Amino acid sequence: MLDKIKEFASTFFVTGDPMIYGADVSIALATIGIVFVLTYFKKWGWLWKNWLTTVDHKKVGIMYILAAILMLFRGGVDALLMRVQLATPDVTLLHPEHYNQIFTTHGTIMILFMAMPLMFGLFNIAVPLQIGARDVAFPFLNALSFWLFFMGAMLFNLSFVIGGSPDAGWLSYPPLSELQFSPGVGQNFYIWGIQISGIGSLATGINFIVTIIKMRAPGMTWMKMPVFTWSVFSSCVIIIFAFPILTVTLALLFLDRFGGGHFFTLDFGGNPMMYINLIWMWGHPEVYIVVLPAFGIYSEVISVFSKKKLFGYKSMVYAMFMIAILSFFTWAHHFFTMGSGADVNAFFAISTMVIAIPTGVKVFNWLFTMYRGKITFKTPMMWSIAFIPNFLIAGLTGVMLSVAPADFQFHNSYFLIAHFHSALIGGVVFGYLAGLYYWWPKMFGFTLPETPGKWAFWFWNIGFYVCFIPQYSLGLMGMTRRLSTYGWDTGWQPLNLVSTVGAFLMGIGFLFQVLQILLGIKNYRKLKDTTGDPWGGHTLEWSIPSPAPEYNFATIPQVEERDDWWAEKDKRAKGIFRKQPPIEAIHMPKNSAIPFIMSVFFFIAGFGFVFGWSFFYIPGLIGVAICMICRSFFSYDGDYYIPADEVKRTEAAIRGSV
Ligand code: HEM
Ligand SMILES: [Cu+2]
Repeated sequence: MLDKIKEFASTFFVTGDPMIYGADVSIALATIGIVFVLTYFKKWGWLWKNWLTTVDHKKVGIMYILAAILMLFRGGVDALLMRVQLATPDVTLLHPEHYNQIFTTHGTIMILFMAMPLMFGLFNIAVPLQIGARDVAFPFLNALSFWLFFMGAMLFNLSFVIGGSPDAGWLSYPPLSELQFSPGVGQNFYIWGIQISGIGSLATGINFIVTIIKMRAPGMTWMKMPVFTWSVFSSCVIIIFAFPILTVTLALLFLDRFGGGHFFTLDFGGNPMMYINLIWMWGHPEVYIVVLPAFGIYSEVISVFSKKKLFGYKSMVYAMFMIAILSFFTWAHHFFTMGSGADVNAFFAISTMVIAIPTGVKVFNWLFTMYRGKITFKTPMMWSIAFIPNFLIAGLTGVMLSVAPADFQFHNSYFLIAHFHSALIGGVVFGYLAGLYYWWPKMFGFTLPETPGKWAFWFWNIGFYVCFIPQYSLGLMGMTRRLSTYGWDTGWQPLNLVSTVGAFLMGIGFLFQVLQILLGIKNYRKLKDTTGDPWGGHTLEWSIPSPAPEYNFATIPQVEERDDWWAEKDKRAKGIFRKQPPIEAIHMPKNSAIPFIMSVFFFIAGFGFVFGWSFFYIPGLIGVAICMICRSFFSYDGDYYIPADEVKRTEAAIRGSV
């Protein structure tokens, strides 16, 4: 009996590695710490009422952002471990299997559990406010999306200490990810972690499309919509077409592993190439899902901090939509070398190159927006300007990669690693950081201190070039990706060392950002944004106080112009005031515990499927079903009204007058 328990424990808990013991200890300590603090300060009720059951888009947004920053830390530590291992030949910090796990979890976490939620956080913070709405179209669904993402991410991360991490790469290609070659549970964690959070992402896509179509303030026609909202709209259009492909692909892979299916095995009629096609039909558009909103942020920030209207608004909108559509016609550029033949390769090479055209249009629009503008170099603007040369490099190397015959050389080399990190860091992460700085005062009511922010900026930026430029050369020198170590005879050592130094500079940049937030919280009284409009904004979110009251707008604005709030300020300066409609009672959704509880059941079901334990997944699935039934048939009491008097009092208190 004892032997059996011991045997079970040794496969269930991952042991034998000091890093994992360290993780065990820190998880235990953090849990005890959180429980202690919440109990000591009697904050359980507050946590439940204000956060776990909230359906307020602003709070959901903040939770997304917090979780994403934590995941950036986890993914960043993975990245630094890999870079330490590769700094010089024959380092034995990570054995090859562990290295495989780390590049897999790093890639998966960075894209699905860092970039996506950070993006959703910004959607939640900004979109309803930009379009003059009181919330998203489906606030309950929005909370559910968040908790599904959160539980999916937790399930994925659990693999590190329980059962073992996935190690078949961030896209989990068969046959390696099939049961025969990955008999452990790591791949199951991968499937269920992504599956659960992916359902949430799809729901978010639908939610924001409906929000943008149906909830715009009166007068806001499509061509008067803020450009960030446009970028969110195009990104969500990609989500609703791409994410179902991911869901089905993972489900088929799960059937292969769990139910003895043969969709992607070579025997019994399956075909691994089918998987590669499917996963990239999601995977390539995914890149544009995360980059388009960053483009929206750059457009917003660059025009506000240049004190100019965005140059070529319409061409910007069309370019984004072109990119969204074209993104579905390029997936095969990820496997030019797999023998699809010259015609197929030519089609995908050309369609890939065509994307450079709308992207180029956008870059020129940004440059023309800055031209002769009165530029102020606040942190959001600095990240936006720094993005342009980065993205030029990413774009040019992207076109190089899209030349099919040349790709036979670049494929799976460090050249590719350098290219997509330029796009993902220089394009996506820089953009979201700019957005975070830009909307921070709207979220929390104070601006972040600029000096540590500028230090962070320079460390990140210089680190970025020092880390990734040498990798282009390493790729051309023959260094392949996913390599856990190499010999002295390769001659790759000096450039790798430089690259590792760069990675650490970025790590220091991140620490400065943590410091910046801490200093901001410490001095928040001094940094308080009393105007509600600290940057001289153009769009509606800046017309209300910071942080926004729970109902956002006391009266729904009537939109007349594209940059409505900017135009409004002009008129007010001339002494022309719009007549404000009277304040009325405001209809609001009530908190609900169902999204949280239902996601916990999803987690339990997912955990059961990972280990194939029916005594987990059956109760888990039953719990999910009960939550759905409760929501559908028994929760009628889902809303309430804030009385007009209370709205007036709140407005008077935050504005100093009505
Ligand atoms: C913060 C600085 C970062 C550093 C130093 C870094 C470093 C690395 C390294 C060393 C690898 C493994 C390369 C290999 O051996 O194949 C890698 C892979 C990868 N990284 Fe990063 N990374 C960083 C940020 C990011 C970000 C922000 C994203 C996405 C938003 C990202 C996405 C990926 C992906 C998708 C892979 C491929 C994983 C695979 O091969 O399965 N990385 N990164
Ligand atoms: Cu692609």
